[in-house]
Amino acid sequence: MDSIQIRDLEVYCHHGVLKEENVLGQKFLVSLTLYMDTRLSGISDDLSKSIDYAEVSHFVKREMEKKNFKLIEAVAEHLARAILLTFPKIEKIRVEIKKPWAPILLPLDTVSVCIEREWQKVYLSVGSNMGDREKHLQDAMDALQKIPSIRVRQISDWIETEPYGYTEQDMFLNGAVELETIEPPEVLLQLLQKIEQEGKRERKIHWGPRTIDLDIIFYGDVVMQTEELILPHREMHKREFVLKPLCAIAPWVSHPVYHRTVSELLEELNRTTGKQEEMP
Ligand code: PH2
Ligand code: MG
Ligand code: MG
Repeated sequence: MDSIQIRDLEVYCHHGVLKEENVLGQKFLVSLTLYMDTRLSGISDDLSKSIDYAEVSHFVKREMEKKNFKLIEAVAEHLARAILLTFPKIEKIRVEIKKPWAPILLPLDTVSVCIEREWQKVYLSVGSNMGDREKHLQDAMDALQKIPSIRVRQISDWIETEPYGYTEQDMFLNGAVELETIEPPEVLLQLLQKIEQEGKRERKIHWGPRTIDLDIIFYGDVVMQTEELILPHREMHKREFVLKPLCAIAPWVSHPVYHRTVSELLEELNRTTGKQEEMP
């Protein structure tokens, strides 16, 4: 990907674990790689289609002087986040923080930390089958849109679906959402669970009625399994109520384990359940 690079920007500030560092301050060197598409600005020779590296540099200086962190890891994390949130054209960032005067009582060139952070594409399956289902879904969408580290990109139409699994319950309204986030999967999950709780979701019966359910289907190409979260969603390929709305907004997205597009997964599911896919 194209990038704009800033090398060894000098900022004098007061981060550090030691009291002396907080009092006296020291020199920090900041290097940034700002990944973005530079073709539009390259062709038009128009700064408004790019990012002003002067603006980013002054932003970095201000952010580093605003608050003192103990760790350069924390400085880097804070900068990466703040820059990605402030300059939306930047898709991905590499931040390196060097401390040439690190007080370790030994001669050294620099000590540094280097991180990469990016906007990740995520797909959610959303559903409700209690009370005013449309309102619950809309409230959840409003709550998502309010989170700065989440950019909602597409929301499918809601479709009415038969309850799957535990069938002694009311019809669901289901949909799919495409979003971008700079949060890692675990943090995104917590944010979604908070929205579910605010929607007064109660977990009485496993797979039972719910006011609002927000499930992560894909998080980029991440494949992972922890106690809390399995990615991609383990059952997504078996569920029409997930695949159908997802196919409406992301038919060509490929499953990182099965290597089938969403559209192919839906077709296969319809074949195995003997259901004819309606022509669009
Ligand atoms: N969610 C479940 C279980 N069954 N059935 C439908 N139709 N829609 C759902 O969202 C749904 C379900 C567990 O989350
Ligand atoms: Mg679910
Ligand atoms: Mg769930």
